[in-house]
Amino acid sequence: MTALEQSRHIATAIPGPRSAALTDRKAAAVSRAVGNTMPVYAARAAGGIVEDVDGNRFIDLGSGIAVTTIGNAAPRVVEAVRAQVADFTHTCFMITPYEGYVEVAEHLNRLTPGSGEKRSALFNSGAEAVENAVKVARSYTHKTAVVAFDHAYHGRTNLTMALTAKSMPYKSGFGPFAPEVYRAPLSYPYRDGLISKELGTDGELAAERALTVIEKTVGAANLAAVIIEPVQGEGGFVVPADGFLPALVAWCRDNDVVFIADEVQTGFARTGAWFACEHEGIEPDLIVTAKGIADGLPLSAVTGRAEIMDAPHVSGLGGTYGGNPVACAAALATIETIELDGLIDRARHIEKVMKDRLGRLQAEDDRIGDVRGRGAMIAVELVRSGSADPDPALTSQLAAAAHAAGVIVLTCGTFGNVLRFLPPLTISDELLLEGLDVLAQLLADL
Ligand code: PLZ
Repeated sequence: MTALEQSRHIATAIPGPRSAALTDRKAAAVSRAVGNTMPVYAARAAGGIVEDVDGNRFIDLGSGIAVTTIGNAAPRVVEAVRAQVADFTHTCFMITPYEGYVEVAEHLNRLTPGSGEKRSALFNSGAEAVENAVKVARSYTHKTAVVAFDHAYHGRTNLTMALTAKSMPYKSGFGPFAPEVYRAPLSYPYRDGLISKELGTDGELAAERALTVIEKTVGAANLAAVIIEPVQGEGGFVVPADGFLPALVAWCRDNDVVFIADEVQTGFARTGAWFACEHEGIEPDLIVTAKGIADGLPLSAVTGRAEIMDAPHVSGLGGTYGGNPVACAAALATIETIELDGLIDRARHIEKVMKDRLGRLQAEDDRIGDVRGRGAMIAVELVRSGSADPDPALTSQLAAAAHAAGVIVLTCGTFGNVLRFLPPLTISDELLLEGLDVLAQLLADL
């Protein structure tokens, strides 16, 4: 097969006839509850491009929600997966184990922040790994309560729905939710700054606000774990003020509470470090990974301090497919690719390119209330001109216009007013800038 041309190209109306036909088949065959962001069906993807079944080529600023960080169908991954599939596809690690699983665990223990002895366990999805992190924390502390934060997203299973903040579309009508989950206020510099300038910039003050709620409404004696995304993903790419996360970690250490970092979206080089916690200088007790770990094959993990990870009884953790050998082979090739191709530096470079371009746009257009994020995880918060009122209508119009013009962008945020950019690290500067220029032009037209 020829290499996928790295250029934006609109060959048909969007959607084209083949995608439109598939959309009709989907409506008749797939539950409507499973929605789609884009109106087109994928045929191939590589580098910074997704090509659809009608031959349209889109600039990929989404990476399948921060999954294909090293580029779609990355060559080393394709090769490793082919070789592993030919050897064996599954034996179940709980029955006849295999080396790939152990090797992925060794790498995770080496790469995650924290120098002490660590252990890992592998699962399939981000939500499944979050659930297991909570199980481990409860087993270790012999306590039950879990605190999550405003705007948090941790998944769609029952426990993780309870941890997730936003009702629509994730939770509405799907309760009752798991008990013993409590919510604390986040550090959200842009919006906190509207209440008080100090609260917007002082992470320790924001932590004090959160810890007061935790102490008064839950109590450390009942609290097994605090779970947080070091940069919030679905909640709006919120980067907490400096000092917020370190203060939470310090409080957890003093109170026998397990600090869980959910790095499902931020992990694996995405933010210009292996893990976003490194930017904050914190060492979580447990760290949850998924998405970018295996370039699109379903794999997730919990990694953490050995005495915590070894707390549950033998055979207390597991699952039929957890750490599937094909997914493990993909993860090993992904890690190798990040290291050999210098992709962490590439993420930092992409941050500079995006913040530069979006910063200039913000200076010209006061509907861009905030530009924020780390590495190749950058967002703009869209507001009504002359105010900080969220503008979800403008956000969805801009996203739809971008899709029609051949640029894949995603939205997020509790108020639906955040446009987020998660390009693969293998995208060229030219394509990245072209994507942002298209958006700038569309925004000016709206
Ligand atoms: N934790 C921080 O970002 C998944 C979800 C999209 P799964 N985010 C994308 C959607 O609408 O379902 C996510 C995350 C963080 C956990 C998860 C859950 O990971 O692999 O989707 O279960």
